[in-house]
Amino acid sequence: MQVIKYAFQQHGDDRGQLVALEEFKDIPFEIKRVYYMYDTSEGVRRGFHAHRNLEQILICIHGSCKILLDNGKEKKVVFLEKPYEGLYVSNDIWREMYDFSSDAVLMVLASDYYNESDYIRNYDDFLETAKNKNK
Ligand code: T46
Repeated sequence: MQVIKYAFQQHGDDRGQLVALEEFKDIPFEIKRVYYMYDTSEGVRRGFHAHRNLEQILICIHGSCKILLDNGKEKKVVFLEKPYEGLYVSNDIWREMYDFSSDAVLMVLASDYYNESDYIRNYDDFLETAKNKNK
């Protein structure tokens, strides 16, 4: 499985750093939604689903966390700790987020609006979908 991590351009000067993200330029899709999670309790693991169509970029803009990516055949863990790095997570990838530092803010740029029917929340259903896709 190929892990796609973007290193966004940092506009730094003596005042500090600034990162700007534009759809189709820095981000490979139209950004229809932005959400973020913070104040994550110690030991929490979130996610446990895949998406049928949604594409996303995960950016840990403060603190750190780990992301488990699973395509049904292979699993990879990515450590996010830099506010200028973005992890691309395509549809059909099972994801789990964990090991959040107490100050972690994980921001997500999404290619579509929130839609519960786009979620695959059962791991066996996910494996079945992944198997059929790879046929
Ligand atoms: C994903 C990972 C990385 C909304 O009302 N609108 C939204 O846009 C989102 C994302 C969530 N919600 C509600 C639904 C739940 O009641 O917020 C609550 C927590 O959402 P969820 O349990 O789905 O959160 P995670 O951390 O398990 O997963 C989220 C995204 O849902 C998911 O698309 O890929 O982050």
